[in-house]
Amino acid sequence: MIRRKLSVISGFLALSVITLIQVSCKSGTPSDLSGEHIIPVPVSVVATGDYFRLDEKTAICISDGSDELRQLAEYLAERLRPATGFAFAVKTTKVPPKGSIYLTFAGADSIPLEEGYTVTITKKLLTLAAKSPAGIFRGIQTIRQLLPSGIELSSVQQGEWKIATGTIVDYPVYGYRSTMLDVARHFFGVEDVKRVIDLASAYKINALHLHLSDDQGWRIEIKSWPNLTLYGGSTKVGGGDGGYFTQEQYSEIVRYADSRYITIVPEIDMPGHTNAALASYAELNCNGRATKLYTGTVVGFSTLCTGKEITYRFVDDVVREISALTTGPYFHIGGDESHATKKEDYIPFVERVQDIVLSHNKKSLGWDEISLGLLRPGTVAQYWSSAENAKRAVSQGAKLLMSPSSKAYIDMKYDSTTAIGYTWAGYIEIDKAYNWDPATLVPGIVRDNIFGVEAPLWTETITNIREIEFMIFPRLPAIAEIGWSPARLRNWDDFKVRLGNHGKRFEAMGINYYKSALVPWAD
Ligand code: TNX
Repeated sequence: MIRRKLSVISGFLALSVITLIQVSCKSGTPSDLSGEHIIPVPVSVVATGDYFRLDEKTAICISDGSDELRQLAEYLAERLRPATGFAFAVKTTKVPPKGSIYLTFAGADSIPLEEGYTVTITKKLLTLAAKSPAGIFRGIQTIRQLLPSGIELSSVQQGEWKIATGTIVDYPVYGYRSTMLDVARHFFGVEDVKRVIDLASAYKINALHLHLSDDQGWRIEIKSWPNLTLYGGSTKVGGGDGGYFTQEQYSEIVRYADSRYITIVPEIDMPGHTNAALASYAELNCNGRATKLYTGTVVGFSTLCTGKEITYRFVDDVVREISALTTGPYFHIGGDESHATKKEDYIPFVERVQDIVLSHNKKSLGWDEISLGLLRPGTVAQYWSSAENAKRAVSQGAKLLMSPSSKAYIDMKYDSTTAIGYTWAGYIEIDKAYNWDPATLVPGIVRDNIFGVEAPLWTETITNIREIEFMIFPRLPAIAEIGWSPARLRNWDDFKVRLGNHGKRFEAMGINYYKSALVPWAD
C-alpha cells in the first residue's frame, strides 16, 4: 500500500517535471522568425509562429547527388556537428523525411540572382532552395544565424536546437561584396587568410582582394622572376622577416576561397608602390640601379620605369603566372598614388597593362586614378578618394567598386582610444561604417554605375590575426549589409540591436571584436 502510494506520488512528480520542462522549453522557444537578428538583413521574412527542432535523427538531405550540393551539405553538417553532437548524415533523396534539412535547386526559379535563396521552415522540414550552389552557401549562413549562438562553439552544448518557422526570401543588391587584406606591409600566412575567408563568408562577403605587393614586400612567388620573393619578400614594415606565398600556397587559398564561394582578386600594385620589385631587379629601374629594401610607411616614392620594354615583359610574366592560378575573372593592377610617375608616363602604362591583363583572359580592377587613362571594356575602377576620378571612370562607361576611405577603410581607428590603425581618413566608428549608401554617396554616381562595395584593410599598423579581427569586426558585417540588403531595409537603430545580438556569436567563433559603446551588446 505504501509502495503504491509512493509510485503514485513519483508518477505525479514525474508528470509535473515533464510539464515543467515543457513550460520552460516553450518559454525559450524561438517562435517568431521575423524577430531573428540576421545580418545582412534579408529581403523578406514571414513568420508562422511555430518551431523546427534539430535532433540526433536530423539528416541533411540533398535533392540530387551532384558533388557540389553534397559538399555544401557536408559543409553545413560540419558547422552543426560540434556544438550539437548530432551526426547529421548526408543523404540523397527527392522525399526528405520528417525532421530533416533539405537542400535543393528545385523550386527556386523565381528567385532573382545567382546568390538568392529561400529558406522555408515548417515544423516538419527545413528547406533551403537556390538557383545555384552560391545561393545555397549564402542560405546556409542564414541558417547558422537562426540557431542559438552556441552553435558556433566547438564542443557539445546542452540544450535544444530550435528554429522558428516561416519563410525567408533573400538576394543581394550588389553582386560584388568584398574585403581586402594587405599582405604586403605585414605578411599573413595561409591559415590567417583562411580564417578571414571563413569569417567574411559568414556575412555573405563574396570576394577577397589580396594586396600582394607594395614598397615593403613582394608576397607571391613568380617562377620567372624568383628574386621578387627571395629578396623583395624578405622584410616588412618596421623591418624583420617578411614572408610570401609559394604558388602552391596561393592555389590552396584560391581553392579554399572557392569552397566558400569567395572570389580571390589578386593585386599587383603598379607602377607606384613597387619598391620591393625595384630592389629585387636593377633592370626595372630607369637608372639601372636596384633600390634598397624599404621598411617605412611613406607612400608615393617608387615607380617602375614605364619607358623600358623590360618593364612590360616583367608585367606580362607576373600577370600570366598569377592569372593561371586564379579562378576568378579579375586582376587588380593597383595604379594608386603613383606620385613618382609623370602623368604622361602613367597614362600609357595603365592602358598597356589593361591590355596585358585582357591577353591573359582577365579583366582589370584598379584604384580610381586609373580613369586618367582610357579604360578598356570591362575594367572596374575602385573609388577610394577622388570623386573626379570616379566620375571620369563612369563617363567612360566603367563601373565603380565603392570603397570610400572615410567610411569603408577598416584600417582607420574606431576612435581616439583605438591602439592600432590610422586616422588620415578620420575615425570610423561602427555607425559611420554602417550609415552610408553607395548609390547616393557621391553626387553624380548612381546605382547603375556601381559594381559593388569593398572594405579594405591596409596593414601598416596591423601585425597579427587578432588585430585583423579587431579591425574587421564589427565593421565588415556593417559593410556586408550595405552590399547585400536593400537600402529601404537598412536602419542604424535596427542594425545596432541585431549587431548587439551577434556579440555572443562573435565570442563563440573566437573573434576578437571591438565592443563599441554605441551597440547594445546582449548578454
Ligand atoms: C592609402 S588607399 C593607400 C595605401 C595605404 C593606405 C593606408 C590607397 C589606394 N592607397 O597605400 O596603405 O592609404 O590607409
